[in-house]
Amino acid sequence: MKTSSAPIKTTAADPSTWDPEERMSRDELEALQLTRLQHTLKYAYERVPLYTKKFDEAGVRPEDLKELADLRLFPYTTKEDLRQTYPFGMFAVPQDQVARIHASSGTTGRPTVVGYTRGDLDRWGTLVARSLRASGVKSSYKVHNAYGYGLFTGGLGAHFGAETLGCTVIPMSGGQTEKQIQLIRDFEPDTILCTPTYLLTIGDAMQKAGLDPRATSLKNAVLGAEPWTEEMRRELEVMFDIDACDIYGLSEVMGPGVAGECVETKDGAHIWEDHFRPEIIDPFDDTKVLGDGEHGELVFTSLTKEALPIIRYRTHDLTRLLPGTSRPSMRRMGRITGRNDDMIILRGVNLFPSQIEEIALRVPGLSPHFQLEITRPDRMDELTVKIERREDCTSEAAVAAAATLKKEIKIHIGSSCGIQVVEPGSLARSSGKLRRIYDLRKEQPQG
Ligand code: DLL
Repeated sequence: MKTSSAPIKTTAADPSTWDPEERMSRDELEALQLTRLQHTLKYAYERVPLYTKKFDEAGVRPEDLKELADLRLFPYTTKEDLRQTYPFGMFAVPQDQVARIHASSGTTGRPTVVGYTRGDLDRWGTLVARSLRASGVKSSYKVHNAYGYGLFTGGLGAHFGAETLGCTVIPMSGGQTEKQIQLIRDFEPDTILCTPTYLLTIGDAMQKAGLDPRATSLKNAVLGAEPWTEEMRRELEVMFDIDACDIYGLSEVMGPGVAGECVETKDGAHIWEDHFRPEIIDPFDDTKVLGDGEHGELVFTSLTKEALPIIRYRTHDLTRLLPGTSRPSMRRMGRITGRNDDMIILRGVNLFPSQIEEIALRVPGLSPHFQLEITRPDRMDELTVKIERREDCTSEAAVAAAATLKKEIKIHIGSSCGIQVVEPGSLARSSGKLRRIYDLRKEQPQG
């Protein structure tokens, strides 16, 4: 059986094809970061009224940054800042220099709007191309892009990155799963780009139609836009007989391609530190910047962005910084456990959907299709894990699997929860970012 640590179909990129910055020493990289950071702080302070105000209120000036560690003197930027200045208040260039606009879906409140100059788009294309190349995509490959096109940065961001790398791009977008399957069969792509849960949806639909996902032309997948685990990587690699690598990003900082995983090590995404300076802070006490290896909230400062420079953006993503491996000078990010706004606090215990995914996928008979329902029947919060049994797991075996899952969750997370094993195919499927949490204390479930 394949394991997640060994490359299967694709091989490590040839270092002679790397960008020069990927070959820099750490000292050279930090010198570049310092120059770029000093420029960005001055640029943002002079051009974006919100930054002028924030820096003045905090009593700091761009010249106060003498070394990289001085970044901690500067104020944070939050999603709320982008909402307050909706739509274009944080843009640092006049509109005629803005080549593209994207926006977040804005499920709560106003969407956050981001802009790109022509130069920003070129750098974005280069970084997505770098991420894809690191993940084993070759310029000769056909790339099936199933990230959603439109205001979401996934579709167009991945598209231009794959074109920049020199690939043949199939701009399929998300959804229409049957058509996805048909195009994968007819066009025979080498690579698929989508969210991990959507790849699972596609694989599932293939199996239901009597097709073997392992028999497709696909060699690899570059997956992101939502948290996923090593267990899910293994599931997808075995299901499709592919290499699956991670790609990370967020619209406020650029879009996909802020960090990308190398196929030769599959040990977390390398942050492209020539363009972004990462920090980890204590999410509960933002005066504390944590050291490498410590878990906390990821914060980014852009180093080269023109239309929307962003200073110390609080991502709400929880992870840690690790030393570089296959790109020694660029630090890696650990897998994202979750977002602190996706954290379930169940009778005092913190819990993320990714922890359930990790545990559930180790229980034979249970599938990766699950959702978490939170209710409050008796003034006490209760969590129910609704999870599909696998096709080859009998109803009797499912009862034992449920008991195992309940016990493992209690041991590893410390929470007691209800388990409901449901029929294969009965839970909502993803066509992009999957919603895992259904908080029935506040709302009725959707989908
Ligand atoms: O999801 C950009 C993207 C598109 C990344 C395609 C990768 C591939 P947003 O819609 O702004 O942008 O959502 C950003 O998604 O703060 C994380 O919480 C989550 N996220 C993105 N990539 C990963 C990943 C895009 N690889 C938010 N692992 C981020 C875990 C991820 N979470």
